Amino acid sequence: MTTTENPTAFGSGNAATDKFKSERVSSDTSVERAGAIIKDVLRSLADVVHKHQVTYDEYRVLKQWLIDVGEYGEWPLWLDVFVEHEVEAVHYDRNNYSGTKGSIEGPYYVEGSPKLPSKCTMPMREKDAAAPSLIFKGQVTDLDGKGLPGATVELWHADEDGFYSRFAPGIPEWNLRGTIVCDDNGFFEITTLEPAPYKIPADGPTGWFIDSFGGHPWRPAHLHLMVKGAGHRSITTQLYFKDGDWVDSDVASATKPELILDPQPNADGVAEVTYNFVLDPEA
Ligand code: MBD
Ligand code: FE
Repeated sequence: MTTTENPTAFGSGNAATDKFKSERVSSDTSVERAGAIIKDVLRSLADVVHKHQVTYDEYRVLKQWLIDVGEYGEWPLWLDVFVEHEVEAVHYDRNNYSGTKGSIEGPYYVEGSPKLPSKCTMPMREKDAAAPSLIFKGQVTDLDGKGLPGATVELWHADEDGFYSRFAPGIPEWNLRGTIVCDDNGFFEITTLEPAPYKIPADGPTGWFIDSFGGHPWRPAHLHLMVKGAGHRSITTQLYFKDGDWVDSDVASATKPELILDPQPNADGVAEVTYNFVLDPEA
């Protein structure tokens, strides 16, 4: 890896913040509900301050760190690593999903990736093509196992160095990002490469935060997916690799036993795996 090409915490953080700011966000939360939530957040903070007898020096370090997270643009990263998995768990339960398990979206999704046919190869550079290939195939179905014609599988993942296009310099815009349009029976067959584990940037406030309590900064290798089918509820999820590093200790707490792939060499010696996505009907 060349040093000039390596992403910095400041660069990837601010790219993720700019991406997030380009999306419109709103919630119809009532004043009563907001009051109940905010009161509980403040109560939890008060309890921690008293329980640990937090000092003025510690309070000032916290204040400085909060400012730093903003300046590095790392709020999307920090929140998605340390908080999103709890919101995702509540989302799955409170909406009574019974299909494929979800997982967190994370900070690096980009809407509108190029459409690809049901049998396709992900957009990649020569250097990506030199990495070990992965054939990822399956079917998008309803709860009864019936294929959903024209379902879409949006896939995005890191390259063999653990970097995401759009959030690290020097990578083509849509590298390793695509919207696969399934065939008339919901089938897809994608050739891509095996992603590398992802390391939280060490040179920014999220990295310092992890260091401060002796944690590790790693996510296991993963594929990000958003799966959509007409008349069905979309899911956002991730898939991991059996026996991969960090699968049992994801810094983002976003693995689930149902989301672990076990690719096997096919007749040509290429790693291949089948995973079917089951979508719940629209409520
Ligand atoms: C990632 O690749 C990711 O998926 C999450 C959730 C956080 C940081 C980097
Ligand atoms: Fe990721």
